[in-house]
Amino acid sequence: MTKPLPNNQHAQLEALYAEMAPQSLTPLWEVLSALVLTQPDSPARVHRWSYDQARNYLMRAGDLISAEQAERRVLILENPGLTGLSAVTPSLYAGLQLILPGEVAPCHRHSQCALRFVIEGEGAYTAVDGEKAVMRPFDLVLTPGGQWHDHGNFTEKPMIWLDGLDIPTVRHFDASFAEKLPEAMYPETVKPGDTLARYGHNMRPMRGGVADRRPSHQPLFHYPYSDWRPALTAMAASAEIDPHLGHALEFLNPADGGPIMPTISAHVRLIPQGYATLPRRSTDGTTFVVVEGEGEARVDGESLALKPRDIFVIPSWKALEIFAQSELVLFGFSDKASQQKLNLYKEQLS
Ligand code: GTQ
Repeated sequence: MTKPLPNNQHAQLEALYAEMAPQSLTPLWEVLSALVLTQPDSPARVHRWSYDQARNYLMRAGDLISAEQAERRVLILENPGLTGLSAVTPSLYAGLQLILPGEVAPCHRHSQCALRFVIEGEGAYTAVDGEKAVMRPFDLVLTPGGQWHDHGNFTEKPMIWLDGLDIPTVRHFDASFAEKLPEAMYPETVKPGDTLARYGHNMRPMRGGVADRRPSHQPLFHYPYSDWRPALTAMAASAEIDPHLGHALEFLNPADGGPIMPTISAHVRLIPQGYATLPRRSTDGTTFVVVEGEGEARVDGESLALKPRDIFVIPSWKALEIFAQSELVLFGFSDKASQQKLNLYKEQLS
């Protein structure tokens, strides 16, 4: 039997809260249902950034501050529901980075994992522990946590890419370390493409030498468009389409068949002209880049028009439908990698 409630319960409880507050004690029962939700209710919002508009601001920043001075000249794609948090979803960060001809973004390393998805320009590089990945449009390049990286552009044209990092995740765990190399560029250790040749073809070196230079748990850091795009085309030609995803391929870490990095998963998908995917929701809020084609993303009665190079974000547990007006190719990244390790990941198909 529960005890009868005291008279003026409310007033007495308020007095109790006021007394204990200075001791940093607060009542769970006032907040429990907001803490332990029956389903995700992300503070993040559905949002799209026009590439042309963002590029315009980025180029203006390029006139005002150098890559060297900025260390990283990046416009953060901050989710309008997460103001002040430098986050595109609660766990991940996205930004657009510009390297102008002749510039080097100086070498540093940090706990955070990063991916780069090239949007504009060709021939600039990201060097990871002294090995350059020469970047072409829609290449995916990784700089896993703890590895030295610098970016340089010795071409004639600006180079712009999307940065995806786990900055909010690392902040959540209070686990950030970073350091700068005294030199702008890490000494070149091996010729460009060396790791891609060794690990980028479902093979790995059998023994030793320079091949052991890369960390064995995460050797590969370059996934060129020239590899993934034909794979997607072939899949679209031969495989039955997934009604919720379209033709979708996830990028893998060849060392273990898992996601590309411990905290970030990435994939590409192709949706044929005229096709509309069925509603699908998942707990991994996802940031997308439109690689090719035009169409529409529909979420909760809201509709985003999609065109090449635009970037959009769909928060956790929002049912997404995609309509392809012309053959649509998307790149997406999310925290599915983290969530699966923590047994949190869920999706729902309808
Ligand atoms: O290129 O290392 O967008 O450290 C944010 C933090 C890029 C980078 C960002 C970074 C980098």
